[in-house]
Amino acid sequence: MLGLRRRLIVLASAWLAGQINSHRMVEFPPPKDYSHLLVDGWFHERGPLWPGQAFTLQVKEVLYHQKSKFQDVLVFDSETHGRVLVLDGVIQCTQRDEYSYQEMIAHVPLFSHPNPERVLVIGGGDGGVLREIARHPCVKDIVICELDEDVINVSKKYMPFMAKGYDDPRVKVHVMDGAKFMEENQSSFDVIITDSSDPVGPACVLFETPFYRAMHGALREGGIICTQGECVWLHVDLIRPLVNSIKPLFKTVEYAYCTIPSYPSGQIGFIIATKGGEGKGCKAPIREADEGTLKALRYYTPEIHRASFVLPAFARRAIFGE
Ligand code: SPD
Repeated sequence: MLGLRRRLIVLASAWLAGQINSHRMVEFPPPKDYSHLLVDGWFHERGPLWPGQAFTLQVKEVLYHQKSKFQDVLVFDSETHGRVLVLDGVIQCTQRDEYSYQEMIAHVPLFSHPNPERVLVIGGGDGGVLREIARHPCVKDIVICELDEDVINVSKKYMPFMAKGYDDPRVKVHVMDGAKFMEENQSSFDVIITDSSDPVGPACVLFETPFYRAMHGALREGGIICTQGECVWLHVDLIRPLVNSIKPLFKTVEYAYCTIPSYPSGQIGFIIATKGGEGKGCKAPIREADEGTLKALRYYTPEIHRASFVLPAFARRAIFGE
């Protein structure tokens, strides 16, 4: 058994190293090795959240492969999908289709809010979501909390088409735990976007009710959250209990999705919830995008916004029991 003094020293060092937050003790084990996913010039995405299936991309050149304090970070040029960012063996973005996810996770909540002025991004270190938020002139402050500084730096070096989001003068970067930041910034944001990796290891806490309670606390009245909500083809057993557990917290809780070939099963969803307000939810845009913005976007349109909430029967039944 550890003596009291030793235990206090261990706790204090963990706190100083940023490995504990007051929400829940989070310990980060040393990053695993994912070199086995690169075989004979191909990258194979295999993972516990999509058992028995894999997505493979032909590699042209590996540009970066290092372990950060938290995870394995890989960047490669592919033969067909442009530049690819992979964290802990899971594809986060490919140059070919990243805009689908980044545009939808940003513009669906932003065009559903009458006047979003302060926006918080949790995760999203590659900068793609920042790039999309910056298209809204009414937004005055864009705050990002990313835990892994290496993801920011690697993206700035290798993924400039996304990391250009950092160039906007309204962006303020905090390298820290998002839950802790929200605890210190109550009732502060009109929109909170959680652009997380999948619920394996450290990201698990981002898919649990206490994290949603923290987001609710950091929202202003009438505010909206939009979070990475996994895939209806693979994860309804994760989505349904999460949606049910946050219904008592928020005025409305909805689910939308987009198609994206390089994510498991070609699709990813978003949990979108509102705090207070009239209870109309986010199924239709309530602000009009100017013509220049609409021309610059490659996936989001007002029609796609509405359509993204229309779920296949099996998914609607499984998630909402309707
Ligand atoms: N299965 C991968 C899900 C990754 C979601 N986050 C992507 C980060 C893009 N900014």
